[in-house]
Amino acid sequence: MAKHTIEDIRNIALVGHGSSGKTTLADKCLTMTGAVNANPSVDDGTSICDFDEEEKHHHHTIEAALIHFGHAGKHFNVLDTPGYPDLIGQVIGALRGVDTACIVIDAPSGIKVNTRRVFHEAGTANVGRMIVINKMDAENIDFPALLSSIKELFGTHCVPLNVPIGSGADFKAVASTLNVPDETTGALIDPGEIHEPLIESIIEVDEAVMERYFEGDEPSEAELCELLAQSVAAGSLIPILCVSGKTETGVTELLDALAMCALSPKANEKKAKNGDEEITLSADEAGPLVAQVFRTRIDPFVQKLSFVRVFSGVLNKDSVVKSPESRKGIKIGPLLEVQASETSPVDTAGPGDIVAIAKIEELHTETTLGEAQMPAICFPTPMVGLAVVPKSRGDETKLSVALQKITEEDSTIRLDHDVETKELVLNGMSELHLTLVRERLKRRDKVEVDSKEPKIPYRETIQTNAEGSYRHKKQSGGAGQFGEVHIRMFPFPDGMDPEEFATKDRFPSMKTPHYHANSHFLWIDSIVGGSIPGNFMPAVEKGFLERVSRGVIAGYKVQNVCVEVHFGKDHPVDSSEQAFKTASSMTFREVFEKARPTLLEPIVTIHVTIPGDKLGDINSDLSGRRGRVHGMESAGGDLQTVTAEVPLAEVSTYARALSSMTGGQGSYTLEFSHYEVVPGNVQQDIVAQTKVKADDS
Ligand SMILES: Nc1nc2c(ncn2[C@@H]2O[C@H](COP(=O)(O)OP(=O)(O)O)[C@@H](O)[C@H]2O)c(=O)[nH]1
Ligand SMILES: [Mg+2]
Repeated sequence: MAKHTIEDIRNIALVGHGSSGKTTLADKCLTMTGAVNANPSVDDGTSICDFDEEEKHHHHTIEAALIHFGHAGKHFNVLDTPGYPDLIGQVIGALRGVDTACIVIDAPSGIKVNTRRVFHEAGTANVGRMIVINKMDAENIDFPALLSSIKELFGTHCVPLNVPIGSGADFKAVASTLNVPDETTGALIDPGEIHEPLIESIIEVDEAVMERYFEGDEPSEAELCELLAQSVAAGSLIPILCVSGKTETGVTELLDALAMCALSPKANEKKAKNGDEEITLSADEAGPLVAQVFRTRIDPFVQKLSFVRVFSGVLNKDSVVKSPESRKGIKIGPLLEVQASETSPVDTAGPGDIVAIAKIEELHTETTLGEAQMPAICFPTPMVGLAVVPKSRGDETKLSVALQKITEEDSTIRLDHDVETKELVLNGMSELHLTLVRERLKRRDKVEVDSKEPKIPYRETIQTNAEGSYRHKKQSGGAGQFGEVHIRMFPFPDGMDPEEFATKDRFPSMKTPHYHANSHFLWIDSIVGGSIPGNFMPAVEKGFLERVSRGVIAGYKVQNVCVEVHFGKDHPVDSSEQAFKTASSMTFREVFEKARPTLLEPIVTIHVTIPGDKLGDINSDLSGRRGRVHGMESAGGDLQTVTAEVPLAEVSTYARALSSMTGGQGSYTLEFSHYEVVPGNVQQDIVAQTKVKADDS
């Protein structure tokens, strides 16, 4: 890796809506700085960053690509991310590797739903934010109007660092608002007018300078440059830069601005946990190693690549490093520097560096390496399901290996094994997302699949306490079977801490609570005097878990339930693990049925952005889908965004409905919110369709 100081590193993610020109801009960064000698274009499939087969085919970014180059004495690592709202997982991961997000807006189409989403995600990831207005070479741009909608939506602290001179085919240069040039003919806004508000936003971070300024003493240029970087780091200024990636106008000025005010790793010190204590990591080579995998890519040649950002200390090739997730430590092989599809070996990676590690099984997106625990990366929960089976029989193993890879590289794809139907269920962000996965399976992994209607992940739970027992006894010749289990069952509310719930006050004979976080299921061993011998308790647990995963009333997973096992009986000869497993599963089922069981359905938060005159139609359609509208706000121009909570089942085919209501003018995003009890009439239909046969056991 080229020699550079930590202060000279600029780690940047290009984020924004689809087709705003992020990939073109990333490609241009490589060619204009001489890092790569080529003439790339996304349109003819020769992009350096969109190198993946799927990306070439769609002319769209699907996975975040990493590139690096030098400019103005700084070392840049840039992640080019996809703009489809359904691929937001890639953006969320990438933001954890960088210190600054460049939100790219395409000037002719303005702010879109995903622009707002990525702006918000960058805030959550606590990175610096800058805005790039791209495609200034396009026709029909109302620059002042675009600027006001940016300020309206993202705040008045969004201030241009430069303005375009000429627009459309005449966009030939940008004029700085910091050092206003003498000649500014053709500027779309007079840069002189912005100079003062810019200075005022910049100096806001330093009270002493501010006082001096209001007494008539303007800070020096060097002072301003330093304060500029500080104000971006503090979030009190969001600089706006104007460019055309296509004609290259303004790109050098953009790189200069990034060199000057994008955060260095030193300016963006991250938090981590050391045991229970929160610590601030300092970007220092002498510090303890702390690094995190923020992205995983399955490369056809190198296989699995784990992209790691080092926050503190030094990561050495071929070393064994500690990890909170592995007791033995993890053996790291070679370290690789990544330039889009190419890799080259490096020996070490220090604070601020981004490298890839090849073929290490134990590494997954989110894994922390080193002495402390980095916070989890909050990926959205995938809610749209698709049951898949291979088209050719005999491809089952191939399919499951391929799906394993896909869940590794995309944290918003989850694979469920439906024990009831024996189906593999892929969960993704949307139908489109799942279509991309199917294409990838076909093209890369050479497995074609048939798929079935999206499944809604309902859940089962109870609404009151109940208790009961079941005796499993069989004596049909040979060895008999005997096991008896007595339980009490309680609703265990969502979000309730198991340690707060499982107290001696509530369960006086409690020995050990066992908590299963994924189904929020808690079971408590309160057996006294060995009425169920300890060696059968694991089998009792297995019986419960089997019920929890296959459901009782309609074959959906159970959640939010607590079971206390308080008594039982065994038989010196006939008791076996199998007998106790059956007994506990049957007890669970019987008591569950007495405890006012109900179905829960996933509720999602939907943000629908539409032209203002469609507001009435959209609101009444959402109410018809059992939705609750929470609010409406301007999305810039004549666009409005409606936010509502709605059952997932009602919006699984919303894309089509929205398109026909708005003539293709609308867009929306979904996010999982929570589970709610399904209304009685709807519940009856679901149960009737999927009833678990009463005689199974
Ligand atoms: N007029 C114009 N078109 C551009 C510019 N940058 C990119 N494009 C075009 O916009 C489309 C999307 O570009 P791309 O870089 O893939 O956008 P991304 O989805 O944000 O990565 C392509 O057809 C590009 O040729 C620009 O500065 N001006
Ligand atoms: Mg792209």
